[in-house]
Parts: sequence; C-alpha cells; structure tokens
Amino acid sequence: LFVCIDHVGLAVPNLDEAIKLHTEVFGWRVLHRESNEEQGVEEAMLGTGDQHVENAQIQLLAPLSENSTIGKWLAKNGGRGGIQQLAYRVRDIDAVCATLRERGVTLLYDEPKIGTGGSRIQFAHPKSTGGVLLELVEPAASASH
Ligand code: MC0
Repeated sequence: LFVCIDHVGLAVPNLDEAIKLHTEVFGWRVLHRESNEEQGVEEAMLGTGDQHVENAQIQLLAPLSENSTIGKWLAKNGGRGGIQQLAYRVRDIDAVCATLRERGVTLLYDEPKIGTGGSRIQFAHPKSTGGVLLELVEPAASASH
C-alpha cells in the first residue's frame, strides 16, 4: 500500500528558529521552502540532499495564523513544538484512499488536496490510526523521487 516514509512533520512556533536548530545543531540541509495558504502553514523540508539515498525528510510546519491547524495544535501543546504528523508516500493516492476507506479508515477530505511541491495529499484521522495523524503523499510527477 505504502512506498516508504515520505516525511515526519514537526509543528514549530517559529520557522527561522527551528531551521537554525535543525541545520546548525543537527546538520540537516534545507531542501525546499514554501507557504501553503490552504493548509495555513509556512514550511521547510529538510534532508541530506543526497539524491542517491532514499531518505525520509523532516518537515518543519509553522502556523500562518493562530486559527490554522498548526496554530491550534501548538496552543493545545502549551506553545511547544512536537511531532504533528507522519507521512507515507504512495504511488496512486486515489487507489490507496479507496482501499483505506474500504478498510474503515476515516479520511479527512473527499478528494486529495495540494501539498508540498505540488504533491497530492490526504490525511487519515488520528482516531482511526491509533492516535497518529497520518498523511498520504503522492509526489508531483516532476518530483525527483
Ligand atoms: C488532533 N489530534 C491529534 C492531532 N490533532 N492526534 C494526533 N496528532 C495530531 N496532529 C487529536 C486530539 O488530541 C483530539 O483527541 C482529537 O484529535 C481532536 O482534536 P482537536 O484539537 O479538536 O483537533 P481538530 O479536530 O480541530 O483537528 C484534528 C485534525 C486536523 C486531524 C482534523 O489536525 C487536520 O485537519 N489535520 C490535517 C491537515 C493538517 O494537519 N495540516 C497542516 C499540515 P481527543 O482524544 O482529545 O478527542 S500541512 C501539510 O502537512 C502539507 C503542506 C504537506 O505535507 O504537504
């Protein structure tokens, strides 16, 4: 069903501070940055940048507003960052969503939405996944992986 772990998403109160920590202290590289108004996030994808290795990335997610999903998550978590989501990569998101629905998993959207780098994304509600917000990612056809 799933190809690999695509990324782990960390909610962070301040994107620049988080990038500093993860690059200067932990040694990751920033591979990509974008804002996604629909999702209410400003995000950065981090990794080794080594195209020859199949690496899951770290996604830093900062809220665009207090009312956004990440804004609410941070408020509930006492303003501290933490792991907000686990994302699995898929080849055919429509087929995987149909299978998961058949198996009783609650998906958030009727149809996939647009995620990082033009990917197609869907989420499974934590109540039907054992408490973890699960994201499904079908990378854009132009993506390098
Ligand atoms: C809430 N809950 C979580 C959770 N968020 N459990 C695990 N992980 C999370 N991230 C639990 C709460 O503890 C609570 O459980 C119940 O779910 C309802 O919580 P709530 O605070 O009322 O939260 P809701 O219902 O307002 O929102 C939860 C929901 C939301 C999953 C619907 O986070 C959502 O729409 N997420 C999908 C979109 C998203 O995450 N966007 C930002 C990333 P109890 O037991 O207390 O009832 S954007 C992104 O990721 C992109 C750009 C990309 O990768 O391409």
